[in-house]
Amino acid sequence: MNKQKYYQPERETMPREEMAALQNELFLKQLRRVYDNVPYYRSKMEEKGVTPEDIHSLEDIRKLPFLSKADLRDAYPYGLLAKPLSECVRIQSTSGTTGKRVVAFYTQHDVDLWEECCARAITAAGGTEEDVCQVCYGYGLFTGGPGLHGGSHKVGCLTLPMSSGNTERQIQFMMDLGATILCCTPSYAAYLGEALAEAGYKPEDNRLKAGIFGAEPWTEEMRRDIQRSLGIKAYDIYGLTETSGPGVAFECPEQKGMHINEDHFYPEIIDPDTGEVLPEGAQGELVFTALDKEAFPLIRYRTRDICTLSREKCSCGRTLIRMSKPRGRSDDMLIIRGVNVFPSQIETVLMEQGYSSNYLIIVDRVNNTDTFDINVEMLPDQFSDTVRAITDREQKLTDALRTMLGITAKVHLVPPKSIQRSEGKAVRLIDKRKLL
Ligand code: DLL
Repeated sequence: MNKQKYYQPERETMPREEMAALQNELFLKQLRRVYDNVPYYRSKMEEKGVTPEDIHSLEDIRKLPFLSKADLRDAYPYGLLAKPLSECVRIQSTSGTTGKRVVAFYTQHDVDLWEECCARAITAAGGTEEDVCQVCYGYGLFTGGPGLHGGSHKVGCLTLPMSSGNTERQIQFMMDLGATILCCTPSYAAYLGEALAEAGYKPEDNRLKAGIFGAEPWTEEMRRDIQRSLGIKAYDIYGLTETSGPGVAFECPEQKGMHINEDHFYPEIIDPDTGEVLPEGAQGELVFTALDKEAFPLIRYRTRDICTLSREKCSCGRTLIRMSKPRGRSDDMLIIRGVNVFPSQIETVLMEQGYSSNYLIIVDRVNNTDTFDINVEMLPDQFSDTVRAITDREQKLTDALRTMLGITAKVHLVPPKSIQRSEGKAVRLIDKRKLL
């Protein structure tokens, strides 16, 4: 087996039946451990009238209760720990922008498992010990920096622990040290492409070959843009703090969805309204059960991310199930004048029309009616256009958006570089409505 192609070939290419047997075995052990050691989850099971004796295989998983972000907040900070604190070696945490922070705990085994998942992603993107891996996800409580950093070490790349920000320094290290793999959010990758061009570099001047981008939704159009401006192949990576961090799923060179590390994370797709498990291929909310994490092993955790799963054979040779790019979170979906709108749909239209991913959606409510404005940066050569030409462009965009969304947005073309760039996750929406 080619070690360069897979990081853990025995797991990544495991025949289906063997994988199912492994998942079953791990799941039953995990459930017993959680039932015995996590009173919070035990009482949720008792409320549903189910005990480990009722669960004979993964087929029975649907009898178990879900966990949600609200449970994590209730149980904050130690209520879902399944190991004594003395065996934990690390915490990581979410930014807490949408409420109380989520704190996740790791034993050394959990850190290793997490870093191996990231190493699988880096290897799938072509990473080997010959590579120089520049990690510009934030380091600290955010999982992006530590996860990819650990994965890069495991692969044996020379690791540049840049953390986020200080774009000038990022460019200097990238060029001086010949970085070959870039890890950051897609919005920061797009910004780095812009900044490199401004500094007079052409895409072929850097030594980058691949980028591993995630932590926020991004479209195929944005991928094309980044691949062009940096001269690389751009790979998606998915994960969340609650399940460990980046590396829950990763893209292979086929770029047809992300392979889920299902030997560690068992996925289900459910109807977000009814909780009913949906068949393969149906779009719904992604739910994960951590099969062999020790400290913070969530069972049936509702991610809120909307996607589909596919077991279709992948020509990369991996047998791991694939998830589609999350099209946004079910709680990020906007309802404007009664119509469901995902920011990713807006991004697709803008990029199809030749604009960049620098835009800001502003929603408000005036006289009981939703207002819906989108500021879009003009391209530099449009800046000198006549007012008439700009109005025409705005109208063209408004029409294209109406066709996609079914409602009318007010589009404002704003000067190039007037929308703030992000170093981490991009802020593309301001919802001023006070609906609660
Ligand atoms: O964003 C972990 C991560 C770091 C993933 C670096 C990839 C790279 P959280 O801050 O807890 O963790 O946010 C998790 O971000 O539920 C998704 O809604 C979103 N998300 C993460 N990766 C992707 C992706 C990290 N590739 C939340 N595409 C998740 C779309 C993503 N959304």
